Amino acid sequence: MGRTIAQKIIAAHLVSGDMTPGSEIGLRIDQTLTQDATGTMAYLALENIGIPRVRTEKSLAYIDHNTLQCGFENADDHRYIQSVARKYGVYFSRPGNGICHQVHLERFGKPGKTLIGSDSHTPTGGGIGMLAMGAGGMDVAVAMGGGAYYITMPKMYKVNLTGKLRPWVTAKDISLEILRVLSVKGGVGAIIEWGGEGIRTLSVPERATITNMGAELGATTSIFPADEVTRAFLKAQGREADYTPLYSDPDAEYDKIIDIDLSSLTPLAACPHSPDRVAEASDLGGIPVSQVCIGSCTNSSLRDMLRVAAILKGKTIADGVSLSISPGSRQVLSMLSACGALGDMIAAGARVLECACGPCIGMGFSPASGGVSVRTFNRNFEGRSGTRDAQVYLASPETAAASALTGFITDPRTLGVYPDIHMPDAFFINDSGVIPPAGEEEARALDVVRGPNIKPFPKGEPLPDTLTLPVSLKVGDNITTDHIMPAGAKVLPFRSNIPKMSEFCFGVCDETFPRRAKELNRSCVIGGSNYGQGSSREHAALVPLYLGVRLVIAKSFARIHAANLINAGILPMTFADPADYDALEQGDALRVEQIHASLKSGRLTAVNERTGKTIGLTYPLTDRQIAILKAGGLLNYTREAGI
Ligand code: MIC
Ligand code: SF4
Repeated sequence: MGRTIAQKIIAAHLVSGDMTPGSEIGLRIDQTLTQDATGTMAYLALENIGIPRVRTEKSLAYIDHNTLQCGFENADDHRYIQSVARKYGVYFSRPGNGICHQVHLERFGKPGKTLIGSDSHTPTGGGIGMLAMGAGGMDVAVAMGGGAYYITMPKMYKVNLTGKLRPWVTAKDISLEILRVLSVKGGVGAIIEWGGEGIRTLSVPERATITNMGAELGATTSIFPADEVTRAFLKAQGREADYTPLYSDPDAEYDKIIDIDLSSLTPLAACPHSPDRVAEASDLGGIPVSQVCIGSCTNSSLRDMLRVAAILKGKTIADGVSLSISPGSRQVLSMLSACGALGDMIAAGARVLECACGPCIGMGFSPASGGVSVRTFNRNFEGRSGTRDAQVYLASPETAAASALTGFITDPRTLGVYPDIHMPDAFFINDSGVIPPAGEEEARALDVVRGPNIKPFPKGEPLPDTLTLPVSLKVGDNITTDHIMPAGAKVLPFRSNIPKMSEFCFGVCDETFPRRAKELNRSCVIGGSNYGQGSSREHAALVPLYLGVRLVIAKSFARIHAANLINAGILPMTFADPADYDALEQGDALRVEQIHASLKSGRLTAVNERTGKTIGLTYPLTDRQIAILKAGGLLNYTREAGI
């Protein structure tokens, strides 16, 4: 039988397991990336593992999230990451050099390679045919140390594109269309391959917009073939030598095939508060907008920015709108500046921000109370913007720019002729924003610099055989990691300080949770379906661990979060009968016995001590995961078992 693109890359990197969907496989990882908000934990873990140098082909540490420096904390974290990177053999992309996924795509990604990153949008690399996956920081640390990355062998989905996008309709609209079709849960357990004759009309940055937002489908990753379009992009980046063609076999088999006719698509927008609440931009026309934000790893390429500049050129944004533009990388910003497009943006009234995540992660630019913000980003979860009652819509750069001009959500087709842009044959290349590591000899003598905000890792405990745990919190479906461990300018500076961070845990759902959990000492949390969707932040596991959470029972889990819980030594379980969810209340106490003997079968029984009711629990844990839980988390396990 023929193979899909992902199956070919997996087969070439398989170090354990077999490629039957649903079973655990271990993969050799060629490249890793971290960003600063998850990076400190990843490098603390790397130091803990105790290997002197990274063993990957290339590892990078990007600084792009925590770039507001309102106190010493973020600058301390940057200094720590720079010093640890230099010592351990990691390239350091300094603040201002750009958003990790954009820079990685431009300068480092290679077709056919494996990449894991401590950021859920790492699949952006699938736009040039990499097998690129988001992971928790501890998993990235192990991969940096030369260890395998373990995933459940995914199913294979294919999206077949036919036709060609009409003017004003974009790759973002394709991403929103697939979210409309599949929902935020529709990609769980699958890799999505994009193919069909329609992909030939999509440039690499457009493909990367699509693979980036595949994270919102819950997919393990998304991938495009490496074809002549990929070669042209790499050539324009001065990296033609990194090109290898990569296609699926004609007789490859897929578990699901979805057809999309590009010529039938229209400008779309995702309504508050979920990326899959998709509507036609034209149907949202009456909604007044107070803020427009253009940028993020989804839509900050040169192509996107040139298009925005062309739309804004010679015009002024509406009086009631504040418009932010964050180019994705220093390369993009310098090219915008050289061709005059930056001037057009500024003249139209844009507030140009540095090349970083910025408003996407609530680092400034929080909307006014109840304000409507149109953003070209990938997530519009409640509270993520930093304003709890803000109404965030996700849309293409074209729709966002049109809305900035009119002051209402606007179907950009109403602007008339689609402006032409000229894409250069060669990008500006200046890698001085990436600082290479020290040589091995010099590295040995280097010290790692730690500031007072950098607190040690919370300690995982070996899983006991019996747990009696009060329910400290019960939440509903689609709880995101932004609910569990909010981000934003007020909280992100404490990403290296778990005790301080714990004060904000579940703040969006219930501000009393941290105090209650601490008072209970040990407890469990009950969730609905797709628990932990969204970001890869392992803080959403480490902070509950610090607050005494030992068990999370949900209807289902998002992939990266379930792995992070296990890595932290917290037991994830699902309800054998989802109806049992309804019978549980906050304040109930659950007793689970004979855990060790039962884990292998994947089935446990809990007794609700208030009602006496028995609840069946299930979760397919592998032997490796059971060993991790018994050791009290991945770090303890790795120290005992080695890489
Ligand atoms: C996000 O978009 O939510 C983030 C911030 O990039 C996260 C990582 C983090 O929480 O630091 C992600 O996507 O994994
Ligand atoms: Fe940064 Fe936003 Fe992309 Fe996350 S989604 S990496 S916060 S730009």
